[in-house]
Amino acid sequence: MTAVRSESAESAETATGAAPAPLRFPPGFIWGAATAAYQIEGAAAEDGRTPSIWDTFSHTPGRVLNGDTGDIAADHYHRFRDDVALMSGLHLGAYRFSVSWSRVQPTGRGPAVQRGLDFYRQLVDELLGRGITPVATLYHWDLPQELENVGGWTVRDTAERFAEYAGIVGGALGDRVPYFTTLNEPWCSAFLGYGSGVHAPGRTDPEAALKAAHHLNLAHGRAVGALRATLPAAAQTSITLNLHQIRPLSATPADLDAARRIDAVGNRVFLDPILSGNYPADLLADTAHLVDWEALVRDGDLAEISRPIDLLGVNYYTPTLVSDGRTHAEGTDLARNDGHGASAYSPWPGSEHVAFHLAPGETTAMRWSVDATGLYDLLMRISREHPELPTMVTENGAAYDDYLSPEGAVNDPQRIAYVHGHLAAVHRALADGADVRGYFLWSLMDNFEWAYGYSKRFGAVYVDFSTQRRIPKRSAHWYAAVARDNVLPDVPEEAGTS
Ligand code: IFM
Repeated sequence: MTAVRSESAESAETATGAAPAPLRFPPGFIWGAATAAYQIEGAAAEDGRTPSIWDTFSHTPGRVLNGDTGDIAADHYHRFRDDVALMSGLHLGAYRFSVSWSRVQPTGRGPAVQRGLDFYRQLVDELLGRGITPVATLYHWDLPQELENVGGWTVRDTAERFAEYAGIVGGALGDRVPYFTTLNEPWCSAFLGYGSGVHAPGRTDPEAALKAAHHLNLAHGRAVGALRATLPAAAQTSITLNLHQIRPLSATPADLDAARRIDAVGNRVFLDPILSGNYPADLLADTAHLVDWEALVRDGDLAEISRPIDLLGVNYYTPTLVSDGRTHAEGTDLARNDGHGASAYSPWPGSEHVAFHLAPGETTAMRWSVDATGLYDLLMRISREHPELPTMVTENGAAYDDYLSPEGAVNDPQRIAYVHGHLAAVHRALADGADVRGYFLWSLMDNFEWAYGYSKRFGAVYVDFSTQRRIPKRSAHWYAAVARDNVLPDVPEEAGTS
């Protein structure tokens, strides 16, 4: 890996009066943007696609703000060629997209629908034709509803079905897609989907959430096996985790224990089985009253789950500030403070007493605090604990209340500052030895933000959902210049234009 200069050297320059230097990234560093199928594709009932759990959930009154659904979303299914041209104009080197399982295998089992696969084949061809590297995620939360009807992620068979689907997609795209990610943020699938119920399928059962977590781990491991059987040797396999950078509110034993617990059920529930082949003993103890782990984890499961991967995807937005809610009067309202949406049910099985706090300072439109040191800390943690495993920032970005000016422009300096700060953190991690291979902005364009519908805009490109017109925001032009030059300007305001 090419060495990059440490920020401390640069701040020393500043201290001696010399101009601060822009931050140069290593040659070959991947600059991309990310999306997910249900959030942008639309065409919900076209070409054989059947409902996923998110179709059902979004069509259930009261589940999604304003009754929004992904039926049309950003209509990317029909506009992908223009969207790829847009990416090319923004100098993106890579594009991370997800495949809709129910477009490819409408019942979640059996033979593939060719029209569904053709959409992704054409998308990949279009990307490659413009020199953009495709990065495919197999599962970004949209389980075929038919599989949910027979138990969803709470049953083992879903892991088997996922491996079959992975083999189909690997066989269809593997010759042209160099990076495959099995699951995106399985924590959300398990604990928001089956624990707090703020995501599809909207169940609120801690036992089901823990079972789902194990079956998602198993699905990942089996899918890696299925992909390896179809992919060329050079193709890379990975999983993307939304790792929580957990900070205790104080150094009291109770708050430190709260942080340990959330690390167990927020991070190590995936990291440890996938990367080390075991479940953390403290997680098993914290949740022993909720699930029978011995019955759940069968012989051979951990060996399958820990099949080697080539890369770990890290999604990071905001740090997680916790305390023992029994010892702090404020902050015990889990539903409002853990940043994952309002529910009377906790997405933290076995640790329901932990309270979540908003750090003082700036927040985004999601009410997530802005703190780039969390990204640095996470990348350094993985680098320390798994020095042989490269990472990729597969999502990072911010929602702000963007609006289109009468002149037809979207000026979003806060997003530029947010991304600037986080890219500086990535650069610092590189300088300190972390093997970070790339950065994907979330998101390429405004989209369906799950339970918040279209009310939150994460895109670098503004989407006018009434006309489907795309308008690159100022941050898109700024990011394009960074991607083109492989250099982060020293201050965010000095944004280049593409
Ligand atoms: O929009 C989501 C994405 O689907 C998964 N990661 C977090 C993003 C912002 O909430």
